[in-house]
Amino acid sequence: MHTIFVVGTAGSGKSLLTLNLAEWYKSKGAHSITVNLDPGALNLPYEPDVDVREYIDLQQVMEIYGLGPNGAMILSCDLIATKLSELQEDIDELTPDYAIIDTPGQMELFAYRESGPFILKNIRADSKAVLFLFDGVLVSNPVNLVSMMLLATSVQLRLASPQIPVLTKKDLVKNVRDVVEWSSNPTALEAAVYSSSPSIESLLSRGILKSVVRLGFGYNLIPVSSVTLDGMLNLAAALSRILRAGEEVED
Ligand SMILES: Nc1nc2c(ncn2[C@@H]2O[C@H](COP(=O)(O)OP(=O)(O)OP(=O)(O)O)[C@@H](O)[C@H]2O)c(=O)[nH]1
Ligand SMILES: [Mg+2]
Repeated sequence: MHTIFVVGTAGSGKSLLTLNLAEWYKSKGAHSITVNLDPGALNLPYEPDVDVREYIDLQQVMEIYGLGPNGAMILSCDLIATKLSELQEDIDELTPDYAIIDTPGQMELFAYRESGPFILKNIRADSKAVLFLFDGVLVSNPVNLVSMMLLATSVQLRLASPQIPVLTKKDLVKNVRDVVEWSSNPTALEAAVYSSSPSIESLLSRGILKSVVRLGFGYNLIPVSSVTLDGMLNLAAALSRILRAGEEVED
């Protein structure tokens, strides 16, 4: 079984991409399932095959622990790790080729607390990949792209897993070519940042940008639309490379 974790900031397109990936693999004749790991999910665009909400009830967590919605959300995310064996059993019972795992809307709860890295490490699978979603609507601005690259870098360090950077909502982004070029070419990105905000903002970004470049993290964004499905083929190809390489390592 291959597992694909879909991670990204709130509203970046995780749930819709989870559905699309599962459908994509099904259309290729593979057995794929969707796993919802978001205890606070209200309206999912898919009917999850495995659902953390069966084990963690946000409303109950609020009542039992006397917490408000934010505190209860944090605790619920930490509780996911305690339900890992149940979730694993649910997944294994379905014997999928691919399990697409949709993670909590507030990414920091998954990526920055202990539970996220713990789950990623302890879910049993032949190979694992992480998709980090760059919200296309946000990162069409070069300054936002820089801060999202920093976030992606920090999540990559935290989760310590091969990560594929995805540019979501391709259908809504007018300057897709520019964004892709910026993401892979530090000189082009620097130039775009300077010309878009020559004020103090750009001075700050200039320093941050230089450090990102110095750290040597390059992002070749894969643009995908969950509405037109444009880019799914490229994404599946990138996933297949990572998942196959992962299998060889595990063997
Ligand atoms: N046009 C367009 N809209 C999209 C695309 N992907 C997602 N959306 C829309 O963006 C919104 C958020 O998408 P979701 O898939 O729910 O995003 P999410 O990251 O799961 O959101 P949270 O779980 O709330 O953090 C929804 O209104 C989607 O319909 C896309 O490729 N194109
Ligand atoms: Mg979601």
